[in-house]
Parts: sequence; structure tokens; C-alpha cells
Amino acid sequence: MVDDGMENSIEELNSRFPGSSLRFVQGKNGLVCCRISNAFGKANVYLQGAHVVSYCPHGKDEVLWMSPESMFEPGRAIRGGIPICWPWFGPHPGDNRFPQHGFARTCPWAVRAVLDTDHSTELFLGLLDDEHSRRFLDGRFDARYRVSVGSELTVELSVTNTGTDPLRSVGCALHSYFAIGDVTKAYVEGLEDIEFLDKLSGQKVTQSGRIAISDEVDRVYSAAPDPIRLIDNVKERMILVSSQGSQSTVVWNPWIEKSKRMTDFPDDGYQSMTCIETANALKDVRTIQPGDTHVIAQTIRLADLSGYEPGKK
Ligand code: TA6
Repeated sequence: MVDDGMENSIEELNSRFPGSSLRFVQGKNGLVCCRISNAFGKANVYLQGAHVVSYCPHGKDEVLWMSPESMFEPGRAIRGGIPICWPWFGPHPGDNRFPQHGFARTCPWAVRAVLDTDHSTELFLGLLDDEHSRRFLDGRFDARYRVSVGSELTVELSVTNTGTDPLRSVGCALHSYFAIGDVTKAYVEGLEDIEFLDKLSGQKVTQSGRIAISDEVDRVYSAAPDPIRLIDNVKERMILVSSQGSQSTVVWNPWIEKSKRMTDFPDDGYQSMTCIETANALKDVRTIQPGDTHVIAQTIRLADLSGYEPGKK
């Protein structure tokens, strides 16, 4: 049941939300997908999980990585694109029977509005608490997700506490998978000198220099500098990531062994992707008081490498 009480058909969605740059279509395995296409670019968003699965600025290559082995099964997380990890990041802090990364990414979100303007096409999705969410989160909420396709892509999650008790220790990650030409020729810049938790060793470390990836990387940095740059020397581009409402950034590449262990992830998938995630993780989890709203957002834009010098701000 989606939050407006209606299971919308494709036809109903297209008649309820007419937009010249946006159409609802049948996606994989019967899941509904919203196709956005305007002068700036294209993006595809599945209603399950409010999941952006593709973003292509006009005339450019795909920005987001999608596993060719992602199942696109109802109720199962899609592997790639921008999963919404909410209302916790990682394993549930209190009950290991709960799904990793929360329940928002496997729920059907409702279409609330669409907006076509001269500078962007915006899709507004919503998720309300229900008997399913109350199995995992004792609280009332109204979650709204805005996907804006313009000269850049912005995804913004606004959560209002509609209950009478605080929503405590709410974690989140806009868990973006970025497509790169060759991970051994890509670098992440912008997190220099920032402390991170190395989830593999459990150690706290300070980042020295830019991030080069030559093994499994699973790190939670204790800041969200603006911008973080993913340098791709094969596609000769950089992906710039800016965050709002976040003071923690996750960088993840599963490398060889973990890639093999994931059933919806090709064994060599680690070579062509890296995740940079705008998060509220570890100490950056948030408490949302009754009536208050927390907003977290990630903005993604492409630039070429002309004039780029390694490490230059
Ligand atoms: O954000 C990195 C991470 O927490 C990794 O530890 C890895 O588990 C990844 O998320 C993917 O998680 P998922 O539940 O989507 O397989």
C-alpha cells in the first residue's frame, strides 16, 4: 500500500501527473519506473525505494553504476544507482534480524507531485509510516524525496516527525554508486586530512592525500566536504558530489572477494564502480523532534578534466 492509499497503475499515474518531460512506464519485473527526459539529460526512478537507477546528462555517458545482475524483485533492494538507506545505515543497531540499511529502499513510494520548469524536471515521492514501518521504527513520519534533473542531479530526502515522540538516532545514506572507467585509474579527492572509521579494521585513521583504490575500501569519513571529486582518468571526467544535511561520507568499493560474495553483483563489478555516499552515519545520526524536519541531500554534476591538476582545490 503506498501512502496515498492508492496502488497507481501506469495509466493512472500518467493521467494524474502529466508532464512533458516525464512519463511512468513498466520497469523490470513489473516495477513502476518514472522516465525523466529533458534538455539537460535523462534519469530513471523506480517507485520501489524511490530509487534513481540511471542519470545521464545530455550528450554524456551514464553517471550511475547499475549491476547487470540486480534482481529488480519487489521488496528486494536494487543493486546500484542511488539506494536510500533509512532510517538506519548498515546493520540495525539493536536487532540484527532487521534489514541492512533500513526499510525505505524496499518500500513502494507514492508519487506526490511532478514539476516541469525551465531549469529542471522534479519528481516528488512520499512514504508514510504504516504497519510495515512500525515493525522496525516506533514512530510516525512523513518522508518526502525530491529528484531534480537539471544541469545537475539533486536527490533530497526530507523527513518530518509527525508523531508525539522524538525519532531518535535516525541514520541515513544516499548510497550513490558511480560509474567509472577503471577503478585503478580513478581517485577520490576532497577528503584529505579527514578522520575516517575503517570498517574493515575497526580503526580510526586520518586520510593522507587523495584516495586511490587497490583493495576493498569501506570507510565512514567524519565530514562531508563540498565538493568531493571522483576523478576518472579513463572516461576523462570528474564527478562532483555535494552534500547537505550531512557530516559523514561513506566511500566503498567491495574489491574482488566481496564482489564474488554478492549474488547480485558481477565478480568484476568492482572495476567499474565506486560509492560515495552522503550519510548521517555513526555519530552523525540525527534525532528529529516532534514536528521537526531533517533534510539530507546529494547533488551530482559532471565536469571534464581540462585544467585539472591532481589535488588542486
Ligand atoms: O556503504 C557501504 C556498505 O555499508 C558496505 O559495507 C556494503 O555492505 C554496502 O554498504 C552494500 O550494502 P547492501 O546491503 O546494499 O549489500
